[in-house]
Amino acid sequence: NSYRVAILGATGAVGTELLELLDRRNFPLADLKLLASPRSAGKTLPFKGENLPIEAVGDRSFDQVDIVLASAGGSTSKAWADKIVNAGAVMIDNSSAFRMNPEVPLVVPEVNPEAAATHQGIIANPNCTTILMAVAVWPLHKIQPIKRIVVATYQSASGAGARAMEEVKTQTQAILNGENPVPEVFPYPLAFNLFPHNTPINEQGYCEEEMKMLNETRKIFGEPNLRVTATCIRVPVLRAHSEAINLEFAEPFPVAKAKSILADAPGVKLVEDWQANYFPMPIDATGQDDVLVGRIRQDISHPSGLELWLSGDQIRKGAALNAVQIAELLVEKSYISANSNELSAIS
Ligand code: A2P
Ligand code: 11C
Repeated sequence: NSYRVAILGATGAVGTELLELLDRRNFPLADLKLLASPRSAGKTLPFKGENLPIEAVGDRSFDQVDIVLASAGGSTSKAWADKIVNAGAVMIDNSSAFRMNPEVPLVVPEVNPEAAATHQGIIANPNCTTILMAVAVWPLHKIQPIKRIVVATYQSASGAGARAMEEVKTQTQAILNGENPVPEVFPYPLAFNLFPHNTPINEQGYCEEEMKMLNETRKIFGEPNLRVTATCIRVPVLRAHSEAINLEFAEPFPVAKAKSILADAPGVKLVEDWQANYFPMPIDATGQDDVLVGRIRQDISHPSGLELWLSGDQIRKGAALNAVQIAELLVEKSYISANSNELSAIS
């Protein structure tokens, strides 16, 4: 079987990564349609040695499409969701638009693949910081339930899109040239600086990104009462997020046991060399599928606490790879019908 796929937001940071992953993972494609805003119409993107045309998304874009991988922002996802579902396609949505909708599964394939079976046309891809934390923490939670998570994030520019990545590069160069550039994408200079995540803040003082880590983790884990508190910070790194995570269990969790579980956990690579003081770093996580986890140690302030540190490619596992894994899950488990069997696969 092969499937007709559309990428909505194909020109973006996540969109171009989706294109690369569909190729590298040999997703069974019958057709691939690249959709973006009218600004990109007529341009092309390379795929398997061909230049595929980019179309402006429109009313007929989703006819003859089985799977839509959407990464063009929440308002674009909301604007096209009905059209996509009514056309009979399944939308795997990277935006936050539908994540907390009780009828929409929120899926990390290493954690809750079975949730995808209940979809009614839309499956949500979680926030990148949530995905990275879930992959690292779930294998421990499965063995011994976690009571509370305290997390601080160090988030790269890529989380704000391709223009934000470009801004941090040009800003760094300009500052080194003695200039004082005015930021356009971020509210403050990110080069040689950091600032708390600039999403709206609620009455309790938590920003949206921090609330996503709480609410989405609860939904993915199926633990509506899990206690999570997050502080999310943007740092001048290009495309991998890092997180310092403190876990509190009901009982002590031996460090050696945690390490051996994480060494075998899907989607995790244990990275620690205590003698060399070498642990996960964004430059090493960049371009890798796995979440790098290390610095696993007993919390000296709490007998049932563990500390760990991770870095993971925000665009890869934090977004595009997780979405493609969901698409693969739909295909493998027949959670979607292949109505394009008669079309020949793109080789
Ligand atoms: P375009 O390049 O035509 O603006 P990023 O997250 O890296 O900023 O990328 C955002 C993606 O979403 C781009 O592919 C962008 O296309 C696309 N996009 C933004 N607004 C719209 C829209 N109104 N309709 C369709 N695609 C959009
Ligand atoms: C960031 N996590 O790094 C955000 C980007 O809900 O999908 C993705 C926001 C989301 O800024």
